Order: sequence, then structure tokens, then C-alpha cells
Amino acid sequence: MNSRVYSTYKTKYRIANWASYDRALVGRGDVTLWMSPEAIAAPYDRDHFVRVDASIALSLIRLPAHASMTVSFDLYILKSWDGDSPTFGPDRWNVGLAGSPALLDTTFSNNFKTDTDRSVQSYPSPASAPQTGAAAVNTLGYGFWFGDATYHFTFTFSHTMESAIVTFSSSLYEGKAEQARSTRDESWGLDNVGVTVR
Ligand SMILES: [Ca+2]
Ligand SMILES: [Ca+2]
Repeated sequence: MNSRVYSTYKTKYRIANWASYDRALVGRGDVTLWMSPEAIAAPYDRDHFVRVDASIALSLIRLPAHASMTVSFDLYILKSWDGDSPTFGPDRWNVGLAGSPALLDTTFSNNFKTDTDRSVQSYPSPASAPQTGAAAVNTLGYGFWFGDATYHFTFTFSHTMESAIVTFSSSLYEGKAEQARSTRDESWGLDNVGVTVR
């Protein structure tokens, strides 16, 4: 799904059609956007804020003159992600700006059966243990199925164009047809998405 943030005037932004993130936009300073959705709140909510193989885009337009952009967010890796497992993966996740190299393109794992499933993750470096680098684990109510991991990310990079499209996407593989398109096995969510230009 696509979303768009409109700059109505210098210090005020309006957001439209950013599914699930449309109610809590607060502008801070001239050019900062903060979305603070309820996102995935514990306890587990089966019907909201979970995505499988979804690609979502945040479109920013009419940005003020700037030299750099900072994109920050919390990523929730939910349930049985298998990282680099050759049997049940790979389970990849990506964030980037359209038309540019990815800011992050990696695998995540909540599957500690690394001996049998070889389910290490490539974040933050190749062959890392499941949930390496997570700021929190098992705080979102997914303990019934491999658990959950929360990662904080902030990326700052050179950017001068007056518009940008930030994309968040996954590529998950489970090898079980009946589960390949459901949120049962593996899903993800975002919270505290922020974009700042300076
Ligand atoms: Ca799995
Ligand atoms: Ca998998």
C-alpha cells in the first residue's frame, strides 16, 4: 500500500492513507515528522499491525531545503523468523529509499534451533545468533510461538531532493504452503517511525 505525507505549510504536515498510522502524527520543529501509532501493543493482537511479505511506502513531498535525512523506527520481528535457514528461510527484511541502495537488507531470526535449522541471522553481521542486537525480546506477547524481538534503527544519510519514498518490506519463506501467505508463522510491525531533514 502507498502512503503520502503532505506538507501543507512549513511547520505543519498532514498525513493521509498511511494505514494504521493516520491518527498520531505530530510535527516537531520545522521538518520533523513523528508517527507514534499504537502499533503492536501487548497483549498480542491477531488482527492489527502484523504484516507478511508486505511492502509499505511512506511518501514525503515538498520537503524544505535540506542536506541530510534521518529515518528512525522500531522494528518488531514476530514469531518464527528463521534467518538464514536453508530449510525454513531465508527470512529477509529491507528498508530503503526508492531508487537508492538499501539502508538495511538483512535476515532476522527468532528460531533458536540453530543446530538443526541453521537459523542464524545476518543482522548485525553474518552468522549472528537469533535476536542479536535486539533492544528487547519477548515483550509483545508472542511467546506462544517463538517470541518477538524489538530493534531500534536510525539511519542518517545525504539527501537533498524535495521528495522521498521510504519503503519497508519483507521476503519471508516458510516452505509450508498453507502458511506461506498468512501471518501465522512470521510477521513484522513498525512503531515510532520518524523522518527528519536538516
Ligand atoms: Ca518460521
Ligand atoms: Ca521462515
